[in-house]
Amino acid sequence: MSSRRKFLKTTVLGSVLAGTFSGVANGAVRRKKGKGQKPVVISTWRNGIQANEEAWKTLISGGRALDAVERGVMVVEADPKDRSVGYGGRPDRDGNVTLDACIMDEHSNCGSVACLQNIMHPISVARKVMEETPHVMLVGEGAYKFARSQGFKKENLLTPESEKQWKDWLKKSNYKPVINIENHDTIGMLALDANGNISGSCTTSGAAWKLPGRVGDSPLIGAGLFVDNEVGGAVATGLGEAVIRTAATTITVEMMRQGHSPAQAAKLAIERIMRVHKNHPDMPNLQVGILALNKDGEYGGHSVRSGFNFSVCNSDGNRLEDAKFRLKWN
Ligand code: SD4
Repeated sequence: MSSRRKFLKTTVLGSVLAGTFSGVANGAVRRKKGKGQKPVVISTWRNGIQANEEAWKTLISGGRALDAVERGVMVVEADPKDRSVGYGGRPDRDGNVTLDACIMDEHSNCGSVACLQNIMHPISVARKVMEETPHVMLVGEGAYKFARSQGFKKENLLTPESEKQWKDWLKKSNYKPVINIENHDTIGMLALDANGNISGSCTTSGAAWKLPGRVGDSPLIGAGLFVDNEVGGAVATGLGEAVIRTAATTITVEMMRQGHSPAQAAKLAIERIMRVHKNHPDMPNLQVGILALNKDGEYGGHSVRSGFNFSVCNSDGNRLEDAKFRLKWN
């Protein structure tokens, strides 16, 4: 083979392997440009309305999606009425409020904390892990010490209301975490900024009355949150164990890479979760909700069961939408 032909052959092969051949990046399928808007921010549940409002201030002034998703969820972390996030979150069965959070930016940088106690804003500690350490995730005492070293205050996060609920629970100590009914306010947020960059955040106190040390999906990149700025992002809420078993947000983003809209991708991921859990003891009460957002500002949400809603804010306003679902609660 002439050296020129050999060169051409290896260059073309190299392009195909790198996924750049004919402009298709990393196996992504070209879709028609979507009808979404930018900037846009979406977040799980009704508590996303107040969070979106804060995030929108950053987005509308041309700020970065990363700042928007951090500032947005901080509002909910500081809200004592929200029983599943930050201050006021329900404790584990020993009465300790332990928090999980993660954040991911448009360069695939990410940071995470799990089982963090006595710090009001785990999302900001997660961002510090991303920006100030060579690591992605810190847990427990190590996460706490790191937070303190970064200037975060020690605070008591157990409110009298949450403490009372815990004491009532202790009377029977019956552990049946029916997420979506008794503890459904975890917040996951995705934003697309005016420059077309996507970031995401997720923060929670996890399942109420959990075993001490239990970590859910929310601080796990690829489970509770995944962002790939070439394609889009996804966040999950609901039974974390089911989300972890299926890497649910990763597969949602990969479905979008294959050409599916965010709404279709979220639906396919939910169907996958249901297939995997068909004969699983978690299935009778299983609830998972997934939100997805793509680079065109299109978004969608889907859940296993009815009742999952999400908040959307773009130039059309800030509003609550019901997600599509596969099953009705009986
Ligand atoms: C967890 N996924 O810790 C969280 C809980 C949640 O709505 O999202 N509740 O499993």
